[in-house]
Amino acid sequence: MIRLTLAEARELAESILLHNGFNLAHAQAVTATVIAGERDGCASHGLYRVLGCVNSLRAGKVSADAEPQVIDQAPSIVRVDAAGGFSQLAFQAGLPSLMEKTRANGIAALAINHCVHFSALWVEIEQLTAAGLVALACNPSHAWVAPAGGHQPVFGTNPIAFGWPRPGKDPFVFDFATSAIARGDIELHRRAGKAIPEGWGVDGQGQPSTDANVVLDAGAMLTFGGHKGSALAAMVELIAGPLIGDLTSAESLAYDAGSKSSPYHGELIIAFDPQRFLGGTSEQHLARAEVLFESIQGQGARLPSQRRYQARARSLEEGVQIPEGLYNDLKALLG
Ligand code: NDP
Ligand code: PYC
Repeated sequence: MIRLTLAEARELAESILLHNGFNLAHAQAVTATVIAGERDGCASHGLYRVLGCVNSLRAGKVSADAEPQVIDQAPSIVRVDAAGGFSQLAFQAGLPSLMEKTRANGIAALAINHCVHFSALWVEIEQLTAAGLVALACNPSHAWVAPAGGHQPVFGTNPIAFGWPRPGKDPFVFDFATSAIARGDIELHRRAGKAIPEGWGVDGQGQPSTDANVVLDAGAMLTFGGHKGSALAAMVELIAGPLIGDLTSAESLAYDAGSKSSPYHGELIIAFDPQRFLGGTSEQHLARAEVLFESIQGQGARLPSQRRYQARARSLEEGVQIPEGLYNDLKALLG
């Protein structure tokens, strides 16, 4: 393993992105996301993703300098056309209007269109909880996941993330793929030459497989929780696809045309303002939420994101460690 300070990791990511042709705005926005992932112990969405960013650019599947266009769609809806750039820039562009509309109406949505997407969603959710808002986000990806009862890929890994602000504490955030595991994790198993656990995927005939190559290249990933994850994955396809006028995971994969680039589609983010829902009683009701969290942790169970917050504290002190093979692959992109 190679140890890097967070500053070294940031410098490595940003210099690779700039060297390969991304403009400063793209390089900085993408770097912020991958460093947050690496810092929080989310290796599948950390520095590893820089390889995919450069591959997507070389394949002509992401714009290196797109400028997102913000459109005031309706009193409670802001739309951002990412124009083929990364989702991070579109999110940044739409965030002020999403917050303003949420505070004015109690609930509002940000619909991002035409973005290239590879990030963990908690990075965005935490920006909304930091402003005291409750938030929900989801997006399709590429069609890699079979529906429960079938074995042909239809769904993306379709993450759903939710955040709840906690005054004076880290927010309650969960963020998971509706597949049994993010595809990035299976890719990391393949890079490390490791078998994957049963339940993550099947081969081309629908038989269980623990071979990452088979699941990634010839078979299909599985949803979490059988028919329940399958229905949630379908919901994500619908509300972050046709509802916002953007591509499904199958359409994103068709657009990819075998280039193995990051998915190209939309993203839906919904925010709620507790102050607007509750008025003067908000403090009292937010305190009741704390009772819920205490009754989870009080019996030894952990809250989602707790591992991540611990990893964050550790990384801020000690920096991060990445596999030597990944470090070499990243350095090679500097030419
Ligand atoms: P995991 O299964 O690793 O974790 C999912 C969530 O469950 C996390 O919030 C995690 O918190 C929490 N969790 C895990 N174990 C426990 C436990 N024992 N008790 C309580 N909570 C727990 O994530 P996935 O592999 O499903 O997804 C990983 C990331 O990949 C996500 O950030 C997602 O946004 C991203 N992704 C992005 C996609 C895209 O299209 N852009 C597609 C698919 C995934 P903690 O982190 O603290 O462990
Ligand atoms: O890990 O499933 C995944 C993923 C897809 C797009 C970005 N991450």
